[in-house]
Amino acid sequence: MALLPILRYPDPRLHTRAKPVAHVNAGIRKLVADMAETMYAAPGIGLAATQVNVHQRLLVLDISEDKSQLQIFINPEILSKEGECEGEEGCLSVPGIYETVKRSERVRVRAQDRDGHPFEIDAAGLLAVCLQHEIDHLDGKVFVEYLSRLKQSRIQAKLAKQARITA
Ligand code: GNR
Ligand code: NI
Repeated sequence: MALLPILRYPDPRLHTRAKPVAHVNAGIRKLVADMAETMYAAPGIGLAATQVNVHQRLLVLDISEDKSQLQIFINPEILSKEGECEGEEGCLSVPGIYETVKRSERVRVRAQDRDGHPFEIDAAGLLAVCLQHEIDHLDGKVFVEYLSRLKQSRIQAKLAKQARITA
């Protein structure tokens, strides 16, 4: 297993639209294992391949309290959405920034598991929010893009300053 470097906003590579995974093979399973390790180490509750500069449609997440429930979504698709909710979000690609985002309250998602078998789930609450956040990454979208231009430029300035301090 290996820890993968996470791209930081405003890295333009975060705006890449990921391509479908054609075959769930050993290479994909190795990537899933490395992404899970990277997510747990960060620590975060989700990670999309886009964030580790791999532009293929897969994500991992674990919203359990004791970090024992890894969920893997390969080629995830939102089939339907219901309701609206607002909650504070953070992102491993936008460290230290937490902002309120409006999302659908419930989503039905179809994906493939680590064996390539299709499955569907109805997600609500944090799982629904996290899935929308991660699928956005696969479409090249970072949560700060839902905020006002002013907030986005303040966030960019803050992250640029952090990058100078840590350099
Ligand atoms: O760790 C994360 N926490 C989080 C909190 C609220 C809404 C979404 C998230 S996802 C984030 C990890 C991450 O950046 N995934 O892309
Ligand atoms: Ni994120």
